[in-house]
Amino acid sequence: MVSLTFWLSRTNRHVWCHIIEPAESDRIKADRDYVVQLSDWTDKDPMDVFAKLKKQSDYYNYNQPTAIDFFKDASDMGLEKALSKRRMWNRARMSPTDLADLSAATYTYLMNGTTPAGNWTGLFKRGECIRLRFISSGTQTYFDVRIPGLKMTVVQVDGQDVEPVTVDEFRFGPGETYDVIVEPKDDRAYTIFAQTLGRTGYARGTLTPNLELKAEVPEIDPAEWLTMADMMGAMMHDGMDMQGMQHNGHNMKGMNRMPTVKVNHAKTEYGPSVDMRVDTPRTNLDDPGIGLRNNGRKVLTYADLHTIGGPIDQRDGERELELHLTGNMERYTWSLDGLEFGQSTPIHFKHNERVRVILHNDTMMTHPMHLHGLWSEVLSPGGDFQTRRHTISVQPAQRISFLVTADALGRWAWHCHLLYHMDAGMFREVVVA
Ligand SMILES: [Cu+2]
Repeated sequence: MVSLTFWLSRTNRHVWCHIIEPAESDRIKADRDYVVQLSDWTDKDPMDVFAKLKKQSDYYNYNQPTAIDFFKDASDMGLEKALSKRRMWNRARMSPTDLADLSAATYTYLMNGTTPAGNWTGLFKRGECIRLRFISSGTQTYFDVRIPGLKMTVVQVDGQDVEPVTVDEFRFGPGETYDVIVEPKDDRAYTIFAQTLGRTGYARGTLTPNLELKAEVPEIDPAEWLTMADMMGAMMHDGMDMQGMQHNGHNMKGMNRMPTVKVNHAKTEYGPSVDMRVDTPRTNLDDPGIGLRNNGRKVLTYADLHTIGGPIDQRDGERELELHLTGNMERYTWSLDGLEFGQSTPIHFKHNERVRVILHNDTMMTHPMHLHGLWSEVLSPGGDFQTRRHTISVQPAQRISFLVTADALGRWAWHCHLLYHMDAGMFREVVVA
């Protein structure tokens, strides 16, 4: 039993909740416990939505840069640079606002099945310790979650206890779950605000001591253009010209730790299914991602997550498996190593072998990769155990390593949890035998 002191020494903050060392039961005893499930809803037929995405991948992208943006750039950075920036995007046949392929034009975002206007509400008494179990269960949406006025202490991720880390905000994608503790000290209402990564809409609810009270709902943050940090300079792209983007001074976090990894692209990556390849990936885990950098709030990153108890298997990888997340935005094809599911053959793991897996993102979108049946133990860039996950979000141009012990026999799915990416082919079968 206990170890409140242990926790205090680790977190260096006052913890009101009772922390126990569980035999089987929960480590955290909260006064209240709410599930907060986030989702996206459309009345349209999903296959019609998919057909439109196939026809024109930016059909639903309402944040396309306008002539006004261009003139603003021209006055901010000079005409030549603005032209060059515009030219780069045109030549790349990509849109800098391709943050999410579906938006509020298609979806209504729900909290526990309730629209923002419906305002899902959880009650509390001042001073209570409340556990919020956030589940990201949209089909195609990343949510950025915060509760203005309250700090959130993340205590569990994908059902695995982590060393508590206190933040203002976290991002999560379909399949990921984050449990946080909040301790409201005042008799006032708080808004649980979950804006989408694409910044077109939000899910929202209220924590309140009293049903009469509501809190202000924040404005949605402005959408940010993808930057160098999301693409990393030397990536291979036919005709891509990064001048004009190189000195914009924004969002360069992670640039100063350019890894010197040797990147091999599979032969199958050189085909019509792939429109971009990253040769200088970033391996750091401390980037909160597009739209969350330098926003004045403490935003959780994977570097902050440390699963309590360490890895389930002390072995290092006996062999290495490298898999690239690939796509062609224009054609709306999504694949692994340039092969859509229909063209691929299963990946084989020997029963009980320990494999070091590398996921390398050659696209400009974040993909929540879910390996069924087996745990993925994420490693820091230095190779130390970081956190145990079932779903791993891999950011644009990011390369993440993790260890897998193939301890469950059978056929398993491994796929991007964005529904339309999965359906388009970002899916592999894994066979453990
Ligand atoms: Cu994806």
